[in-house]
Amino acid sequence: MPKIDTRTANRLFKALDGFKIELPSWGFADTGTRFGKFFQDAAASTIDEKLHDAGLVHKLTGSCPNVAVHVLWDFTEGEDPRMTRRLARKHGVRIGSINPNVFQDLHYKLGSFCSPDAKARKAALDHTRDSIAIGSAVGSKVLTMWLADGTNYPGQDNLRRRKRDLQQAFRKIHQAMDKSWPGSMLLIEYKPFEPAFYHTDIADWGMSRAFCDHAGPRAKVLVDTGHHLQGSNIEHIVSFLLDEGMLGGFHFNDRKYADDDLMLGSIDPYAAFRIFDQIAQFEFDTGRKPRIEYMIDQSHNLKPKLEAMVQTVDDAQRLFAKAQLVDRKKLATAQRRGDINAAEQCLRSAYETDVRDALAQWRRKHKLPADPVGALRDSGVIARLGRERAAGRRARGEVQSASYA
Ligand code: PSV
Ligand code: MN
Repeated sequence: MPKIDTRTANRLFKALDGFKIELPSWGFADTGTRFGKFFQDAAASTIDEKLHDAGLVHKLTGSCPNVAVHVLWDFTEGEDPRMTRRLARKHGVRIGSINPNVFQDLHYKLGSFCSPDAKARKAALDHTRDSIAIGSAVGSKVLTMWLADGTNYPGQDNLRRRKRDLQQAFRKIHQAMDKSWPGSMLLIEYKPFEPAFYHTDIADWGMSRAFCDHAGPRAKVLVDTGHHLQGSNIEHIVSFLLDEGMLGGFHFNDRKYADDDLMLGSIDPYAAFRIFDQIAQFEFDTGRKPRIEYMIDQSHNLKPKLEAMVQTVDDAQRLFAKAQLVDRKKLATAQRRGDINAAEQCLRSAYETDVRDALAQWRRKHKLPADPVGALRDSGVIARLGRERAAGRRARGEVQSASYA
């Protein structure tokens, strides 16, 4: 079993110091499948509770200072968004990426920016402009755009007209950001299908990149690891986008079949390692550390939500740490010589190194629990939150049948 020497450990610790992961507010709330919701007593219902839970994850891991928010789910109309900023501060976190919601309202039935209905297109733009104002007010630096736009049947709509309307909308969004939100980034997410099943208007990274080019320099591609067709080589996409200066960030999750929203690395940890490996390789080759927004985008339907989130951060750190251990000089030599087996072993040997002790040492150095999942379980906090929140819901007259703690 490969061992980690002190020099490597110090390099690893520095890399871990810079590896921050944003938590999704929606990952703490009750979510479900199309077929139903399984409620958890401890699930967060209000933005205060979501930020509380995110704060707890940050306290346990020391690596999650930012929380992504969804505008319609987390902000109340008419309320000053700076209230949310203050709430975040109270819980020891900050508001991270702002996610406009242009998919839920009934007028988006045929799409948002791509809809054949000009009223829907205008509503989407107005909502996004409001989201930009919120982003700037809460001190966020990222606007993440995911659209549910697409069609279900061949011939349903004019694909080229939809593309044109969307690129124009992105240009307007970019202009609005230029005017009122200095230092902000526009991340454009892609997804090959769902909820639309014949075509989606931003189906892959290439389309996302083309929309970024039309929008302007703040726009970068967001790679949601679950949003790829079976067999896609995600690390290749990552390496390509990095070299183009177009990788904006990630939504971490894993999947077995489609966009299953499973936990990062739960199905294929080697695939997640290979993504981190390409990022580390880019840094080694160029001597530059690109700005990458690492975010979790998962829905924990059955596992206790807080536990799943802490476990994901732990797993992400482990896979990230392994990628820092690849012997890049040895790898370059093997690649030059065409020694395929030696080259592959450089990756395999790093991947097979047990980094748990090193990670525990890094945590102790930062006065964090060496085993954050264990610490959370031992604390009994999920059971306590479950009691308190269930009582709160009862007092507010909300009826729920909670099946899980
Ligand atoms: C859509 O599947 C997505 O990945 C987008 O990022 C949304 O914002 C998120 O999930 C939440 O539903
Ligand atoms: Mn996503």
